[in-house]
Amino acid sequence: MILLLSLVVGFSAIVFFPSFSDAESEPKTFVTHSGAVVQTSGEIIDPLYTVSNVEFDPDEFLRNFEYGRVSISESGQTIRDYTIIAEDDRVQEISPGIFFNVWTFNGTVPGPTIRATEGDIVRINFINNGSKEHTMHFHGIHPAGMDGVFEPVGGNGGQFVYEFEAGPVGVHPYHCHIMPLEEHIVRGLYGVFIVDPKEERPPADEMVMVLNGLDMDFDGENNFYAANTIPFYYQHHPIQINANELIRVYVVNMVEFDPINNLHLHGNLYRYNPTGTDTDSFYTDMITLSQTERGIMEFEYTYPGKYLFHAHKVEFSEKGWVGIFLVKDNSDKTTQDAEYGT
Ligand SMILES: [Cu+2]
Repeated sequence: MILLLSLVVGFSAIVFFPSFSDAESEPKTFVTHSGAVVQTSGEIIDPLYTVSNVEFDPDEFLRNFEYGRVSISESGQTIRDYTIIAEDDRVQEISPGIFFNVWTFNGTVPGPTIRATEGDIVRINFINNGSKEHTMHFHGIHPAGMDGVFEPVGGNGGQFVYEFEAGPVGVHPYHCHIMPLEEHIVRGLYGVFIVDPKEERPPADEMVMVLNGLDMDFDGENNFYAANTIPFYYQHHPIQINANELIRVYVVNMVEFDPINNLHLHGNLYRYNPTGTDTDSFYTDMITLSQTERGIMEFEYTYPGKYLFHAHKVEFSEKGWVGIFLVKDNSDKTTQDAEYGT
């Protein structure tokens, strides 16, 4: 089995050698072992769902924010209730022909992006339907008993309610904190927690990028890298944005094993606010992130066209961590802006 896997991985390294040309091979549609119908060009999984929660769609994940079930406490505080279910028996096709036993929060890697406003009560009904102990450890400020470290939640239906005030403002990771931690993380038990300021940030086209790596052969080194799990996905499915529109990316590095990751944007620079906790930012086209380092990128494109974003650690980009922004000519908005003199 290990031999077979290494053959597959070795073969895929040839297949996945990135090409930045427009030419793509003819897509083929097939049914995976898990019952999902997918389309692949041989380089990239392109999900066409028949089973809604089996596979993972990076397009859907990119701009999806979970605000929870909202109620108001007697004291007037907003309460956001979430149900998060951990599992560790799913097998997901990460790339064509490459299957991986993912451990998931609510069925996907990364888990859902949990979003609240500073001061809201976040209440998470955590259910562990896996076979091993798992927890949810949030980065941020909360009581010790809500830290998801010393309160392991048993498998086969174990439950725990995490409850804390959302804070501080920023973008934070959450992840399982059971040992061996690197296995619980590299298998996929992580996600993003956004805490919005009470005074809203300026309107923007917002998206989440979780930088992750996949160790397919369990040798402590990643074989694939990605923004949002599927290698090369946004290269083949460029993220469409408008020229002259503010883009805000919440970026979180969850790559295990490698000490650093980084992010370079082409044809532009961005304002980067580390951890999203402050209004201060610096202006760059390149950030370097260790594991769980994260922040908020903001930028606008002036010129339409295709622009790469990728790890400038070339090994990572050649193994999948590369994507494209397709900047559309937003001339209507430009005209409107001109009319209003903004
Ligand atoms: Cu775990």
